[in-house]
Amino acid sequence: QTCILIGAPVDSGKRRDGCLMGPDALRTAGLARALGDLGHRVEDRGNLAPAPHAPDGDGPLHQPNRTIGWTQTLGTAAQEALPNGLPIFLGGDHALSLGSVAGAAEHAARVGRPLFVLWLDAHSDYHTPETSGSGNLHGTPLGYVTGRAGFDGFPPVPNPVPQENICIMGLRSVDRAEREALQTTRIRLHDMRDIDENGIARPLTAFLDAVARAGGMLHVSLDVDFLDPAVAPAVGTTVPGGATVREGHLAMEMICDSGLMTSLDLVELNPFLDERGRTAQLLVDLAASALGRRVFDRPTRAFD
Ligand code: DIR
Ligand code: MN
Ligand code: MN
Ligand code: MN
Repeated sequence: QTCILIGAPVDSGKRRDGCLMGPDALRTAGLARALGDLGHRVEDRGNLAPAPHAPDGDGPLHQPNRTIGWTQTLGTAAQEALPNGLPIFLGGDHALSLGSVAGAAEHAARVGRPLFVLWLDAHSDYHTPETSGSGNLHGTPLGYVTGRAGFDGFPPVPNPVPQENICIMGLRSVDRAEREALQTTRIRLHDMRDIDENGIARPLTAFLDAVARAGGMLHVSLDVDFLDPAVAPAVGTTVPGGATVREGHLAMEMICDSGLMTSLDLVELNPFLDERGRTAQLLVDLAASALGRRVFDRPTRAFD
């Protein structure tokens, strides 16, 4: 298929800078070549810029206006890319997903299919600007795309993603406000204890089956901190006890086998914190697994 690389050097979602270098680190690590070697057509649309926005002052929220500009740009970019291929958003911090997921939801509504979201992250990113203790908007994309209140000034979300269409895996850092809000939702929540006890294959199979049964589109959002910091150090918000390299690859391989993924975010890579590009390389290898790289073929498993 056609992979459309969309550089999204978003750095407004939190205070520690460096994610703006993420798209170029992923390119340098050979993303286009890895996907091309798998037989895909690769189109690199270069790096985008935020839509014109009001200047940001010093408030409790960090750079809300710049994030609003990015949300507009990326929502449009997602809607333009999806009819032509599989967009891969090269982050940039996780605030980019306010736009990429909202745009995917618009596209899905237009073509009459439900959108599902797989969120691979140590954090649940379900805050609103009002509940966020840090004021960092990279902690809010799932709050935004599910239609929570409190996003004044942001583009409206005419097609919020239904809670039951969202699955979060890798959780191990959830603020109290988020925890209380999440426990009353129908979002599928898999913390690291769950993955320790059941592995990643079982809950992921259940979710992919649900996507297939509904004829859904699947947006996958991969936060670097889903992975253990020992193998993926290049992220500002490391949390010990994350997924292993193999758990990451297994998830990607299963996603590939399902044939369901229609868009992908690679987010929170901060190359300034990397060790000789090893985190960027791991992300490229995971993306390759999601798009067909494998050691041996497996008998196909039907997801329907
Ligand atoms: C953290 C967000 N829960 C906050 N941290 C994230 O600031 O609200 N890191 N999302 O990826
Ligand atoms: Mn910043
Ligand atoms: Mn995140
Ligand atoms: Mn995170």
